Amino acid sequence: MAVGGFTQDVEDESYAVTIPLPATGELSFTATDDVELAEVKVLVNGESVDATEGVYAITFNTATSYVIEIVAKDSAGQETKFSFKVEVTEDKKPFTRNSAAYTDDGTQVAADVPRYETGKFGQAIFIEEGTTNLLTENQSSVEIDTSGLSGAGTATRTRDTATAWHGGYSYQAIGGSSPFSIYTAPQKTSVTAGTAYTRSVYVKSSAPQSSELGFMMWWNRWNHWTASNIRANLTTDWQRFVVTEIAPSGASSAYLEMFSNGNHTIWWDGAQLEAKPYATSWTLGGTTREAETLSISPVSSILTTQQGTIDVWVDVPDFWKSGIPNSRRIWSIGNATGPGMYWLGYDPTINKIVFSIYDDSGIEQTITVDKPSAGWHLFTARWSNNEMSLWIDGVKMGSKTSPSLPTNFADTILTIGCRPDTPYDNVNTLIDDFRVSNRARPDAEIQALYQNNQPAPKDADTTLKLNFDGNLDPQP
Ligand SMILES: [Ca+2]
Ligand SMILES: [Ca+2]
Repeated sequence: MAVGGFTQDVEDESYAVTIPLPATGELSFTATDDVELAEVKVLVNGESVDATEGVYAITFNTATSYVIEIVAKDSAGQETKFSFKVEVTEDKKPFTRNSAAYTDDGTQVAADVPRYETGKFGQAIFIEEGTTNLLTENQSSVEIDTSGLSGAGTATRTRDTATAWHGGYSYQAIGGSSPFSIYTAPQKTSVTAGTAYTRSVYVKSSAPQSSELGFMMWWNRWNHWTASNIRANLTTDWQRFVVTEIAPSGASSAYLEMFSNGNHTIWWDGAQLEAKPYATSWTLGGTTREAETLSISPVSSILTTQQGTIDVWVDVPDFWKSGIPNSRRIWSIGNATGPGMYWLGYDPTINKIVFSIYDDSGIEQTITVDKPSAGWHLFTARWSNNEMSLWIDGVKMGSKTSPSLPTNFADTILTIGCRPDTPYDNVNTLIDDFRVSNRARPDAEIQALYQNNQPAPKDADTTLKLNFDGNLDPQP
């Protein structure tokens, strides 16, 4: 039997395999030379399996045990039966994303390849939710022709083959003496009234300018464009302009428009319209970027419920604000409230950073502290029977004495930047220098770690250290 690289001559036994799921195994077998087989049946958990040319395809969808029975009858009618068990464990990839994505300079990375950007120390990993770019492919990157784009005012508009933020082309408008624009009006985008939309575009100018009309969103209700009039300070470098608005009552379509003052040339590329109250990274128009997950498995190899410390740097983003959907999990063991869940993250319903441990009865013990300013901060969560505490930048922000620590963790994996189940609660920001220790580190070490302003050292108590400097390899 061969499955996921596992090949075994089976007898009446039990086998354990660790494979990505779902997986299909092939079962084939040979009778001894002097036996002529008249009939063979294969059953998996009591269900008969069809064969093609004597090869039985067995599908493993979930991590469970599969009882496989083989019933063979020879030409004399003599029946032979035997069975064996396959215990399937899922071999989870540490990082997943079921689509391509783009880094912040417009470079595409393939599915399941993490994005690394400039971090606190070297590079950091970006863990983001999915999105759909509602613009057309060409409006978003101008790689095909000029369709879907035009503008208001006098300007010469062409596809520039020499300048691009993404791919090889951008849309260029060379202005005259009066203000002019680039817009997506030729192919307006359908919208739903009452839904928040965020528009974004990378633009650069032939010279710095403050464009008074700025980056607008026009709804199909012409009398309603309040809050759309956003001044844009353009520079000679590609800059991303981002504005969020709720589609007004009666709106059913919209277009984006970037204005320039006269006597300038401007370039447009990397445009996006997404139905979210904040911007996420760009993806090609007409496509969906799937959510990202990062998980460490098994958590039992690096941590116990009884004592531990996790240090991690997070680039706290502007969009972590009251009222945004979903919590934002810096790390998590378990996905929902219940016995054995540990998690650290941002809760937008109270606008606080939260560190919670759920005891064996599912009772929550939570420290909530003020969210620090946007930018890089060191978050340290520490627990033991004496105390659980949350530190930000080497300062103890909150603690609880004698917490009731659970016997077991709620999950077998520890996730970073997201929930462990269906991709969810993504932080949508950069995470760097993730260190897990199997003891409650003393105060002085936590303070020194921040004050030294260096990557966390790996020592005898470090059970996992991820630098995210271009790969997911643990620091040796
Ligand atoms: Ca790093
Ligand atoms: Ca382009």
